[in-house]
Amino acid sequence: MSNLLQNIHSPEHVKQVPEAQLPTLAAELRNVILKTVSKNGGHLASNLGAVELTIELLRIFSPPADKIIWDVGHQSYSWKLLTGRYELFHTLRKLNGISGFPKPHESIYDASVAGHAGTALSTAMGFAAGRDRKSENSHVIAIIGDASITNGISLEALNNLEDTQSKVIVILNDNKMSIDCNVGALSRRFGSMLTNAKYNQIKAAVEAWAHKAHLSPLRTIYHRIEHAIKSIWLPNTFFEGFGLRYIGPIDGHNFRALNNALRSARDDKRSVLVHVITQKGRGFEPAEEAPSHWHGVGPFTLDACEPTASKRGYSKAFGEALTEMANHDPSIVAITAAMCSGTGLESFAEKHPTRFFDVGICESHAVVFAAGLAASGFRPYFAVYSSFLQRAVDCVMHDVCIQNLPVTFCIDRAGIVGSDGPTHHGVFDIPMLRCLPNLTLMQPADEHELCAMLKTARTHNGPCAIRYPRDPGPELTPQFDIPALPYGKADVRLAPPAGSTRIVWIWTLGDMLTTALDVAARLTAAHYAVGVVNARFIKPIDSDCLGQQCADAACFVTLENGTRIGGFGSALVEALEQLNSKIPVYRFGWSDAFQQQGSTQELMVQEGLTPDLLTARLLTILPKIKIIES
Ligand SMILES: Cc1ncc(C[n+]2csc(CCOP(=O)(O)OP(=O)(O)O)c2C)c(N)n1
Repeated sequence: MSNLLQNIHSPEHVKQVPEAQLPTLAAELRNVILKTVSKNGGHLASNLGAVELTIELLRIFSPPADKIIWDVGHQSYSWKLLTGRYELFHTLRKLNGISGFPKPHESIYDASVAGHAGTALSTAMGFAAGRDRKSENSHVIAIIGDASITNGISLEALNNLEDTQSKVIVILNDNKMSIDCNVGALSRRFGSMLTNAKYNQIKAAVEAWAHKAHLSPLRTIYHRIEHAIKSIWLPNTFFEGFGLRYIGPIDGHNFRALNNALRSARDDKRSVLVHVITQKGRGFEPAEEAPSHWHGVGPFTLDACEPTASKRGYSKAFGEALTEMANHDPSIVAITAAMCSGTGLESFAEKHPTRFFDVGICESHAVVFAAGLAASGFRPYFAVYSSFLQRAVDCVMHDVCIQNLPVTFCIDRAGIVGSDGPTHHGVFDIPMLRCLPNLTLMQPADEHELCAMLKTARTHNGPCAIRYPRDPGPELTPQFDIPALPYGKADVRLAPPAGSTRIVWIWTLGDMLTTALDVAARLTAAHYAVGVVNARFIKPIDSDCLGQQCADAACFVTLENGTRIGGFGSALVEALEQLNSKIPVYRFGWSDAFQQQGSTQELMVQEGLTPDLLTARLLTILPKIKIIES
């Protein structure tokens, strides 16, 4: 079998591949993507759909001079393979390996960092405005999905596009899917562009005529005719209203059609939107049939085509517990910003369809929408990944906290998330939220505590946030009859031996509790008097408990799966300051850097957050404060 890929190291090499061999190149790309994702996990369905489009982009445009900007960037595997990263592709998403998202530090061909949806248009417009002010001639192309283009930032960019007067090319990669089915009026509008049978019939007839008449799609007369057809059959073509010439719909798996459309977009003086229709999961039957399931996957066996069984995890426990609460409480509503399956809300959506809202990839809107629902007497639970809630922090402050509304933020993927890397680690939510007045912030140490916290949020009359990690907890089946927690009270999980003085008090929470207990056992073996507190509440922190411990404490140690700056440890320092305590505090969490990709365990080792490394670090600190119990 020919191996075209191994001889391709740059866009120039892609341009040299004969047209007749393009299908072979596409097959090779799909093969490598499939094999690698089956081993390393990753985004599969979107990548399989974008293969032909990527090849044609590289045949028509010349990065790095031309800027190609991928929205989200989860569909850029072919791009990576064709721009010099074939040899290293087996390291995809591994520690120190190739990132699963575009990264300018990784390659000169990656124009911009991506990972969060909706940024490509604005980035492209910035590049285009810069290009024009430097009087350069390059092209700027944004590739954006039919779900990501509905994001607020994308719509703000569209609104501004005509005014910036700088040409950009927008490729709308329309596969009719977000992670789950796409939602919203825009997505339906795209659908109607595709199903306008009259338009498509006449357009096809014009194309056939033009072909016979040897009229190139680059010729002005062709565009005039095309435009005339559109203005009759699509009088309000949506994108034309934003100053974008609309080309499409184009079959995104047909090289010739893509080539024509992209050349036409390149050679036009105006901004252009090319509407490309692709199939998510293309070429891999299980993913073609169940694209949501195969959007992002862990490693799987190629023979059985079954993802390796995933553990239950907090998301599932959350979804089950909230569904159960809603069974008895008609005021409970659930909101997701396009992450229904990821956040575990599928069962809720099925059981309570009129109380379930998927608002699309629109986190800010989701928060303000929740505020409105809360103000009208409902109890909204907004399930959202930590890193995506970052988008909406202002709305949490302005629309929820100022009004002290009982919205509950169920913050999934809080803490380090592993192979998705720095754009997706959820390590900033504690500092971002802790400073907001009226907000209660909690973290459960297991699934039972998560249930209890969901109930605590229901009984509390104000905004609450509950953060929980991606990695599974102890895998307890949720206990639906568990009562709400006593508000603001910590839980002493390990009491030091009776009569101890000079106690090392470890305050921790959530997924770090197991580590803290392990460290405590090791320190106890080294003859320290150690106590462990499961804080449960980051805000309000249990100052009563802390105050009582001050009497016999030698020091406090804090341990959290979040950034150290401004995090839970900082909250404890502030509480001690209020208590006029001078007792030393040693804080452990993620350092002031963007943590890279890798397994949670690998990253914990790098940061010194495993039980053995933490104990070793503490054993170098503790003797200096002379607290060894004899
Ligand atoms: C701000 C933000 N919210 C949520 C996500 C999670 N997410 C990743 S891809 C995706 C769906 C994107 O759909 P679309 O743009 O149509 O691209 P496709 O995956 O279908 O190729 C979502 C919701 C994200 N990356 N960023």
